[in-house]
Amino acid sequence: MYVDSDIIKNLQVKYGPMKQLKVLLHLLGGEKEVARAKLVDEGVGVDRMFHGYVGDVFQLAEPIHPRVWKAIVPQKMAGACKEDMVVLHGTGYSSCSWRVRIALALKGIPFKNVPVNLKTLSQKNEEFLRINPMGQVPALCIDGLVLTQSVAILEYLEESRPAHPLLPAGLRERALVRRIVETIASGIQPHQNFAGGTVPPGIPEKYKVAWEWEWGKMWIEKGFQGLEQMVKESSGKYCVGDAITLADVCLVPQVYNAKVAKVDMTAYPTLVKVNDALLELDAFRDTHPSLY
Ligand SMILES: N[C@@H](CCC(=O)N[C@@H](CS)C(=O)NCC(=O)O)C(=O)O
Repeated sequence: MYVDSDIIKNLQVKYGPMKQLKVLLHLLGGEKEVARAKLVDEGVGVDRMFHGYVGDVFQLAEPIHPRVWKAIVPQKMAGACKEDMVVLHGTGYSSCSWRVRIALALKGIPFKNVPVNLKTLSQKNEEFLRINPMGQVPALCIDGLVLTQSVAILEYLEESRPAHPLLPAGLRERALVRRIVETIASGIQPHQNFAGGTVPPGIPEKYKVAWEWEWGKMWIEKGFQGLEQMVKESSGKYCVGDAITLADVCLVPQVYNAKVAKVDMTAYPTLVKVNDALLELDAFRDTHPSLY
C-alpha cells in the first residue's frame, strides 16, 4: 500500500517506535528496506530499532484490526478529501469514470485526477477498498465527501451545483433523461464491465477474455436496439431535445465502449448522430479516455 508521511507520523504518535515499525512493515508487505527508507525520510532514527529486531518479528501474525486502521487512516482520508479539493479516482478508459469527468467539465469544476490501474487490479487493493468498498471506479472526493456510483455522483453534482443544469426543467423531459441514463447504467454497462466478473465458472482460462468480449458485445447490441428507439423519440440535437443532459453524459462513454467492443454502429444511426454532435464539444473532447 502507499504509505505517506501522515500515516508514518500517526503510527509513531499512536504506537511509539517499536509498534510503529511493526505496523509499518506489515503495511509495506514486509519490505524492510522500503520501511527503513521511509522512516529515515521522516527523520526517525531507525538503526537501534532494526538491530536484532526486524529479523524474526516483522510480520504481524494477525491482520491489522479495523480499529488500528481507523486510528492510522482517518487523517489520510481527510487529507485526500479536504473540503476545498475535488479529486477523481478513475481510469481513463472506464466509461463510468468518463461520465464523471464530462459532468465536472460541463459544470466547470476543476478536479485532480488520480488514476486507478484496472489492469493491475488496483481497484481491489486494501487502500482503494477503503475509498470504494465495491472495488470499482469512479470515486469522487468533493465537499469533504467520498462519493461512489457514477450516477449518484452525477445527481450529487446536479443538486449541489445547479448552474449549467444537466436535468431539464420539465417533469416529462426529466423522466426521458433518466430512462436513458438507467438503460445505460443498469441495463448495459454492468454486463460489459470487463473485469473477469461476468465470466461464468467453467469457462476455460484461455477463453475467458474472448468470452467476456463476446458477452459484452452482445449486451451492448441488445441495449442499443432499445436505446436507438428511445433516443429517436426524444432527441433534438442531443439525447433529449437540444440541451445537454445527463443522458448525453452517459451516452458518449457507452458508444466509446461499443466501438472498443467492435459493435457495428451503422445499426444505430440516431446514437451515432447524437454522439458525433456531442464529441464536437470541449467538455467531451477534453475528458476523452485518450487524454487520461
Ligand atoms: N455502477 C457503478 C459501476 C462501476 C464500474 O463498473 N466500474 C468499472 C469501470 S467502468 C470498474 O471499476 N471495473 C473494474 C471492476 O469491476 O473490478 C458506477 O456507475 O460507478
